[in-house]
Amino acid sequence: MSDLFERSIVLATANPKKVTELRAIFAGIGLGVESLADLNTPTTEPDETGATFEQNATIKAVEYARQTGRLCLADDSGLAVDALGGAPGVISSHYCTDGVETGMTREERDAANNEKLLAELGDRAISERTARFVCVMVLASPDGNIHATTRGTFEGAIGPPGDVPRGTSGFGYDPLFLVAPELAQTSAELDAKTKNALSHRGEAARAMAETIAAMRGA
Ligand code: ITT
Repeated sequence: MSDLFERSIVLATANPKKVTELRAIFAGIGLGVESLADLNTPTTEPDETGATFEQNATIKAVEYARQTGRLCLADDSGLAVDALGGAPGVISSHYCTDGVETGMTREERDAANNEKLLAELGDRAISERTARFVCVMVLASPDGNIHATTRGTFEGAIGPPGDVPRGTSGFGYDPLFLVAPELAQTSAELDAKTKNALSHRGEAARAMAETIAAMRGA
């Protein structure tokens, strides 16, 4: 096994909220991780031009591994709403501008994305508002080799206007996302530990940690 696997793994994301969630998940399973911000190597964000979560996670993992010379773990994630044919999907982070990068801050985008999603769903009944978060994680080395790909999902529904937004934890669409099966709390009302235990990111990360442990033991 290459020495790349003996060092800690770099979380290849520019989203600080994802770093917080991933650090907690991996700490709980004994895997050391660093973030891009912990490195002295300057990096530039790659364009996410893929049509699927897997393609975008691969682009990010391979490109950040190339830039840093380290084993990199990328997460591409998003929300898929059944009544909207799976939208916002891979453009979840820039849904408000139809996927176009316009220089808005993360907070501005999150607020505008949520407003657009509620408007698109209008007054549909709760049974017509089912949705899931999806996360695909890819582990890549600087030579472009893909070592592992894992996936996780988190089922729920987008609450109706008036009932949501609710809660202050998490990020992105969390204040709108009612967690299945009860549909009582939004994912922004869960404490960090509970969200990580249930979430798409938690599921993909636990599968990734098992794969990495098996590779290290090999
Ligand atoms: P990186 O590409 O740098 O990792 P990003 O935030 O741009 O950061 P993505 O391209 O994977 O990441 O887009 C993820 C978007 O999907 C995110 O901005 C949210 O809008 C949404 N999303 C993903 N996971 C979520 C979660 O756990 N809670 C709420 N919204 C989430």
